[in-house]
Amino acid sequence: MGEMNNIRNIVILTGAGISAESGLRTFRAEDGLWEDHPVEEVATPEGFRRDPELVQRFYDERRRNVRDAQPNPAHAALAKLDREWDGELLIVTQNIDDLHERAGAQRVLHMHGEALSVWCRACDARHPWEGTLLDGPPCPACGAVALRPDIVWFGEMPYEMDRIFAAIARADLFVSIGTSGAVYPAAGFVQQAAAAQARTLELNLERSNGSHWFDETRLGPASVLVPEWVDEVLA
Ligand code: BV8
Repeated sequence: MGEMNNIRNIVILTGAGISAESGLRTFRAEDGLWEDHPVEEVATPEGFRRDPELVQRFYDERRRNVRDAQPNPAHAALAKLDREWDGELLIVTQNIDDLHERAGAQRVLHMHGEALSVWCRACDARHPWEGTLLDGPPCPACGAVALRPDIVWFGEMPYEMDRIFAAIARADLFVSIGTSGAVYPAAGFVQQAAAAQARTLELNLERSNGSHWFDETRLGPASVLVPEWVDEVLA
Protein backbone atom coordinates (compact mmCIF):
# COMPACT_ATOMS: atom_id res chain seq x y z
CA MET A 1 0.00 0.00 0.00
CA GLY A 2 3.06 2.23 0.18
CA GLU A 3 3.29 5.24 2.48
CA MET A 4 0.01 6.21 4.13
CA ASN A 5 1.18 9.52 5.55
CA ASN A 6 -0.50 11.71 2.92
CA ILE A 7 -3.93 10.16 3.45
CA ARG A 8 -6.47 12.52 5.02
CA ASN A 9 -9.87 11.61 3.62
CA ILE A 10 -11.03 7.99 3.36
CA VAL A 11 -14.16 6.52 1.76
CA ILE A 12 -14.92 2.86 2.50
CA LEU A 13 -17.53 0.86 0.53
CA THR A 14 -18.77 -2.33 2.21
CA GLY A 15 -20.90 -5.17 0.83
CA ALA A 16 -22.43 -8.43 2.02
CA GLY A 17 -18.99 -10.04 2.34
CA ILE A 18 -18.15 -7.99 5.46
CA SER A 19 -21.20 -9.50 7.21
CA ALA A 20 -20.73 -13.06 5.92
CA GLU A 21 -18.71 -14.08 9.02
CA SER A 22 -21.54 -12.72 11.16
CA GLY A 23 -23.73 -15.43 9.63
CA LEU A 24 -25.67 -13.14 7.25
CA ARG A 25 -25.76 -14.81 3.83
CA THR A 26 -24.41 -12.93 0.83
CA PHE A 27 -26.31 -12.56 -2.44
CA ARG A 28 -23.93 -14.93 -4.20
CA ALA A 29 -24.07 -17.59 -1.48
CA GLU A 30 -27.85 -17.62 -1.76
CA ASP A 31 -27.27 -18.41 -5.48
CA GLY A 32 -29.60 -15.43 -5.77
CA LEU A 33 -32.75 -17.38 -4.92
CA TRP A 34 -35.53 -16.82 -2.37
CA GLU A 35 -38.17 -19.59 -2.34
CA ASP A 36 -37.27 -20.30 -6.00
CA HIS A 37 -37.59 -16.61 -6.94
CA PRO A 38 -34.48 -14.70 -8.13
CA VAL A 39 -33.65 -12.06 -5.49
CA GLU A 40 -33.62 -9.50 -8.31
CA GLU A 41 -37.34 -10.27 -8.73
CA VAL A 42 -38.19 -10.10 -5.03
CA ALA A 43 -36.13 -6.95 -4.36
CA THR A 44 -38.05 -4.80 -6.89
CA PRO A 45 -41.12 -2.51 -6.80
CA GLU A 46 -42.72 -4.75 -9.45
CA GLY A 47 -42.11 -7.82 -7.28
CA PHE A 48 -43.72 -6.01 -4.35
CA ARG A 49 -46.76 -5.01 -6.42
CA ARG A 50 -47.09 -8.50 -7.88
CA ASP A 51 -46.74 -10.41 -4.60
CA PRO A 52 -46.52 -8.14 -1.52
CA GLU A 53 -46.79 -11.09 0.89
CA LEU A 54 -43.76 -12.85 -0.65
CA VAL A 55 -41.67 -9.65 -0.43
CA GLN A 56 -42.85 -8.84 3.12
CA ARG A 57 -41.96 -12.40 4.21
CA PHE A 58 -38.52 -12.03 2.55
CA TYR A 59 -37.76 -8.89 4.52
CA ASP A 60 -39.38 -10.13 7.74
CA GLU A 61 -36.88 -13.00 7.55
CA ARG A 62 -33.95 -10.63 6.78
CA ARG A 63 -34.97 -8.39 9.74
CA ARG A 64 -34.96 -11.44 12.06
CA ASN A 65 -31.55 -12.57 10.78
CA VAL A 66 -30.09 -9.07 11.24
CA ARG A 67 -31.38 -8.91 14.81
CA ASP A 68 -29.85 -12.31 15.63
CA ALA A 69 -26.45 -11.52 14.04
CA GLN A 70 -23.44 -10.06 15.88
CA PRO A 71 -20.72 -7.73 14.51
CA ASN A 72 -17.47 -9.52 13.60
CA PRO A 73 -13.80 -8.32 13.91
CA ALA A 74 -14.07 -6.53 10.54
CA HIS A 75 -16.95 -4.34 11.80
CA ALA A 76 -15.05 -3.76 15.06
CA ALA A 77 -11.90 -2.70 13.21
CA LEU A 78 -13.79 -0.14 11.09
CA ALA A 79 -15.45 1.20 14.25
CA LYS A 80 -11.95 1.63 15.79
CA LEU A 81 -10.80 3.46 12.65
CA ASP A 82 -13.90 5.69 12.87
CA ARG A 83 -13.11 6.55 16.50
CA GLU A 84 -9.40 7.22 15.97
CA TRP A 85 -9.18 8.71 12.47
CA ASP A 86 -9.03 12.51 12.65
CA GLY A 87 -9.36 13.02 8.90
CA GLU A 88 -12.60 12.66 6.97
CA LEU A 89 -14.08 9.14 6.91
CA LEU A 90 -17.29 7.81 5.39
CA ILE A 91 -18.40 4.15 5.50
CA VAL A 92 -20.81 3.76 2.57
CA THR A 93 -22.51 0.40 3.04
CA GLN A 94 -24.64 -1.52 0.55
CA ASN A 95 -25.74 -3.70 3.46
CA ILE A 96 -29.12 -3.38 5.12
CA ASP A 97 -27.84 -4.77 8.45
CA ASP A 98 -26.86 -2.50 11.38
CA LEU A 99 -23.65 -4.34 12.27
CA HIS A 100 -21.41 -1.33 11.53
CA GLU A 101 -23.44 0.73 14.01
CA ARG A 102 -23.65 -2.06 16.60
CA ALA A 103 -19.84 -2.34 16.44
CA GLY A 104 -19.68 1.39 17.28
CA ALA A 105 -19.12 3.04 13.89
CA GLN A 106 -20.85 6.41 13.52
CA ARG A 107 -19.92 7.82 10.09
CA VAL A 108 -22.07 5.22 8.26
CA LEU A 109 -24.31 5.77 5.22
CA HIS A 110 -26.77 3.04 4.12
CA MET A 111 -27.08 3.66 0.37
CA HIS A 112 -29.52 0.74 -0.09
CA GLY A 113 -31.61 1.34 3.02
CA GLU A 114 -31.91 -0.58 6.27
CA ALA A 115 -33.64 -3.81 7.31
CA LEU A 116 -34.61 -2.27 10.67
CA SER A 117 -36.40 0.72 9.13
CA VAL A 118 -39.85 0.87 7.47
CA TRP A 119 -41.36 3.47 5.14
CA CYS A 120 -45.01 4.50 4.94
CA ARG A 121 -46.28 4.78 1.37
CA ALA A 122 -49.20 6.91 2.58
CA CYS A 123 -47.46 9.65 4.60
CA ASP A 124 -43.78 9.06 3.62
CA ALA A 125 -42.70 8.77 7.29
CA ARG A 126 -39.88 6.34 8.18
CA HIS A 127 -39.81 4.41 11.47
CA PRO A 128 -37.32 2.13 13.24
CA TRP A 129 -38.87 -1.38 13.08
CA GLU A 130 -37.73 -4.67 14.62
CA GLY A 131 -40.92 -6.70 14.05
CA THR A 132 -42.73 -8.03 10.99
CA LEU A 133 -44.80 -6.31 8.29
CA LEU A 134 -46.61 -9.41 7.01
CA ASP A 135 -49.52 -8.88 9.41
CA GLY A 136 -50.10 -5.35 8.04
CA PRO A 137 -49.44 -3.14 11.08
CA PRO A 138 -50.65 0.49 10.87
CA CYS A 139 -48.15 3.32 10.31
CA PRO A 140 -47.33 4.83 13.75
CA ALA A 141 -47.61 8.33 12.22
CA CYS A 142 -50.76 8.20 10.06
CA GLY A 143 -52.41 4.87 10.89
CA ALA A 144 -52.55 3.70 7.26
CA VAL A 145 -51.76 0.04 6.52
CA ALA A 146 -49.11 1.06 3.99
CA LEU A 147 -45.72 0.17 5.49
CA ARG A 148 -42.99 -1.22 3.19
CA PRO A 149 -39.36 -2.16 3.92
CA ASP A 150 -37.15 0.98 3.83
CA ILE A 151 -34.93 -0.73 1.27
CA VAL A 152 -33.66 0.53 -2.11
CA TRP A 153 -34.89 -2.11 -4.59
CA PHE A 154 -33.52 -2.74 -8.07
CA GLY A 155 -34.73 0.09 -10.28
CA GLU A 156 -34.97 2.53 -7.34
CA MET A 157 -32.56 5.39 -6.70
CA PRO A 158 -30.02 4.67 -3.93
CA TYR A 159 -30.00 7.08 -0.97
CA GLU A 160 -27.72 10.14 -0.58
CA MET A 161 -25.88 9.78 -3.88
CA ASP A 162 -24.82 13.47 -3.86
CA ARG A 163 -23.21 13.03 -0.45
CA ILE A 164 -21.41 9.89 -1.65
CA PHE A 165 -20.10 11.52 -4.83
CA ALA A 166 -18.90 14.56 -2.86
CA ALA A 167 -17.01 12.32 -0.41
CA ILE A 168 -15.41 10.33 -3.25
CA ALA A 169 -14.37 13.56 -5.01
CA ARG A 170 -12.46 14.57 -1.83
CA ALA A 171 -11.06 11.11 -1.04
CA ASP A 172 -7.34 10.34 -0.87
CA LEU A 173 -8.09 6.64 -0.34
CA PHE A 174 -11.04 4.48 -1.45
CA VAL A 175 -11.33 1.00 0.11
CA SER A 176 -13.85 -1.62 -1.08
CA ILE A 177 -14.59 -4.47 1.35
CA GLY A 178 -16.66 -7.63 0.69
CA THR A 179 -18.51 -6.73 -2.48
CA SER A 180 -18.70 -8.49 -5.84
CA GLY A 181 -18.95 -5.23 -7.79
CA ALA A 182 -22.06 -6.56 -9.56
CA VAL A 183 -24.54 -3.77 -8.83
CA TYR A 184 -24.45 -0.14 -9.94
CA PRO A 185 -23.99 2.66 -9.06
CA ALA A 186 -21.93 1.21 -6.14
CA ALA A 187 -19.79 -0.86 -8.51
CA GLY A 188 -18.75 2.32 -10.33
CA PHE A 189 -17.46 4.20 -7.25
CA VAL A 190 -13.91 2.87 -7.65
CA GLN A 191 -13.69 4.44 -11.12
CA GLN A 192 -14.84 7.81 -9.75
CA ALA A 193 -12.28 7.50 -6.94
CA ALA A 194 -9.48 6.72 -9.40
CA ALA A 195 -10.55 9.68 -11.56
CA ALA A 196 -10.30 11.86 -8.44
CA GLN A 197 -6.70 10.65 -7.97
CA ALA A 198 -7.55 8.61 -4.85
CA ARG A 199 -5.57 5.46 -4.15
CA THR A 200 -7.85 2.41 -4.38
CA LEU A 201 -7.65 -0.79 -2.31
CA GLU A 202 -9.90 -3.87 -2.44
CA LEU A 203 -10.23 -6.34 0.46
CA ASN A 204 -12.27 -9.37 -0.64
CA LEU A 205 -12.46 -13.16 -0.33
CA GLU A 206 -12.00 -13.59 -4.07
CA ARG A 207 -11.37 -11.39 -7.10
CA SER A 208 -14.47 -9.37 -7.98
CA ASN A 209 -15.96 -7.86 -11.13
CA GLY A 210 -14.11 -4.65 -10.35
CA SER A 211 -10.71 -5.96 -9.22
CA HIS A 212 -8.96 -4.70 -12.34
CA TRP A 213 -9.88 -1.09 -11.36
CA PHE A 214 -8.03 -1.23 -8.02
CA ASP A 215 -4.39 -0.22 -7.37
CA GLU A 216 -4.22 -3.16 -4.97
CA THR A 217 -6.42 -6.19 -4.17
CA ARG A 218 -5.88 -8.31 -1.05
CA LEU A 219 -7.67 -11.68 -0.97
CA GLY A 220 -8.90 -13.27 2.26
CA PRO A 221 -11.69 -13.12 4.86
CA ALA A 222 -12.68 -9.64 6.04
CA SER A 223 -12.27 -10.66 9.68
CA VAL A 224 -8.51 -11.05 9.00
CA LEU A 225 -7.81 -8.45 6.28
CA VAL A 226 -9.74 -5.50 7.76
CA PRO A 227 -8.13 -5.48 11.25
CA GLU A 228 -4.69 -5.87 9.59
CA TRP A 229 -5.38 -2.94 7.24
CA VAL A 230 -6.79 -0.70 10.01
CA ASP A 231 -3.67 -1.32 12.16
CA GLU A 232 -1.55 -0.38 9.12
CA VAL A 233 -3.46 2.88 8.53
CA LEU A 234 -3.44 3.89 12.22
CA ALA A 235 0.26 3.09 12.68
C1 BV8 B 1 -30.47 2.27 -9.95
C2 BV8 B 1 -30.94 -3.93 -1.12
C3 BV8 B 1 -31.30 3.99 -11.32
C4 BV8 B 1 -31.87 -5.07 -1.34
C5 BV8 B 1 -29.68 -3.98 -3.18
C6 BV8 B 1 -27.71 -3.49 -16.59
C7 BV8 B 1 -26.36 -3.15 -16.50
C8 BV8 B 1 -25.88 -2.35 -15.45
C9 BV8 B 1 -26.76 -1.87 -14.48
C10 BV8 B 1 -28.10 -2.22 -14.55
C11 BV8 B 1 -28.56 -3.03 -15.61
N1 BV8 B 1 -29.90 -3.20 -15.41
C12 BV8 B 1 -30.29 -2.54 -14.30
C13 BV8 B 1 -29.20 -1.93 -13.77
C14 BV8 B 1 -29.15 -1.10 -12.55
C15 BV8 B 1 -29.17 -2.01 -11.32
C16 BV8 B 1 -28.03 -3.00 -11.36
O1 BV8 B 1 -26.88 -2.64 -11.14
N2 BV8 B 1 -28.38 -4.26 -11.63
C17 BV8 B 1 -27.38 -5.32 -11.67
C18 BV8 B 1 -28.03 -6.62 -11.16
C19 BV8 B 1 -26.87 -5.46 -13.09
N3 BV8 B 1 -29.02 -1.14 -10.18
C20 BV8 B 1 -30.11 -0.61 -9.60
O2 BV8 B 1 -31.25 -0.88 -9.92
C21 BV8 B 1 -29.86 0.45 -8.53
N4 BV8 B 1 -30.64 1.61 -8.83
O3 BV8 B 1 -29.65 1.99 -10.80
O4 BV8 B 1 -31.35 3.30 -10.08
C22 BV8 B 1 -32.28 5.06 -11.27
C23 BV8 B 1 -32.00 6.20 -11.98
C24 BV8 B 1 -32.90 7.22 -11.95
C25 BV8 B 1 -34.07 7.11 -11.20
C26 BV8 B 1 -34.33 5.94 -10.47
C27 BV8 B 1 -33.44 4.91 -10.51
C28 BV8 B 1 -30.31 -0.01 -7.15
C29 BV8 B 1 -29.54 -1.23 -6.75
C30 BV8 B 1 -29.86 -1.52 -5.29
C31 BV8 B 1 -30.53 -2.86 -5.18
N5 BV8 B 1 -30.60 -3.24 -3.77
N6 BV8 B 1 -29.71 -4.22 -1.87
C32 BV8 B 1 -31.62 -6.15 -0.31
O5 BV8 B 1 -30.56 -6.15 0.35
O6 BV8 B 1 -32.53 -7.00 -0.22
S1 BV8 B 1 -28.41 -4.61 -4.10
C33 BV8 B 1 -27.56 -5.82 -3.23
O7 BV8 B 1 -26.78 -6.57 -4.15
C34 BV8 B 1 -26.50 -5.29 -2.31
O8 BV8 B 1 -26.97 -4.16 -1.61
C35 BV8 B 1 -25.33 -4.99 -3.20
O9 BV8 B 1 -25.42 -3.68 -3.72
C36 BV8 B 1 -25.54 -5.92 -4.35
C37 BV8 B 1 -24.41 -6.93 -4.50
O10 BV8 B 1 -24.23 -7.48 -3.29
P1 BV8 B 1 -22.78 -7.53 -2.58
O11 BV8 B 1 -22.88 -6.70 -1.36
O12 BV8 B 1 -21.65 -7.23 -3.51
O13 BV8 B 1 -22.78 -9.04 -2.21
P2 BV8 B 1 -22.47 -10.25 -3.18
O14 BV8 B 1 -23.11 -11.44 -2.56
O15 BV8 B 1 -22.81 -9.91 -4.61
O16 BV8 B 1 -20.89 -10.36 -3.08
C38 BV8 B 1 -20.30 -10.65 -1.83
C39 BV8 B 1 -18.80 -10.50 -2.00
O17 BV8 B 1 -18.19 -10.72 -0.74
C40 BV8 B 1 -18.23 -11.53 -2.96
O18 BV8 B 1 -17.31 -10.90 -3.83
C41 BV8 B 1 -17.51 -12.52 -2.03
O19 BV8 B 1 -16.32 -13.03 -2.61
C42 BV8 B 1 -17.14 -11.66 -0.86
N7 BV8 B 1 -17.08 -12.37 0.41
C43 BV8 B 1 -17.82 -13.44 0.82
N8 BV8 B 1 -17.44 -13.80 2.07
C44 BV8 B 1 -16.45 -12.93 2.45
C45 BV8 B 1 -16.22 -12.02 1.40
N9 BV8 B 1 -15.30 -11.05 1.46
C46 BV8 B 1 -14.57 -10.96 2.60
N10 BV8 B 1 -14.74 -11.79 3.66
C47 BV8 B 1 -15.66 -12.78 3.61
N11 BV8 B 1 -15.81 -13.60 4.67
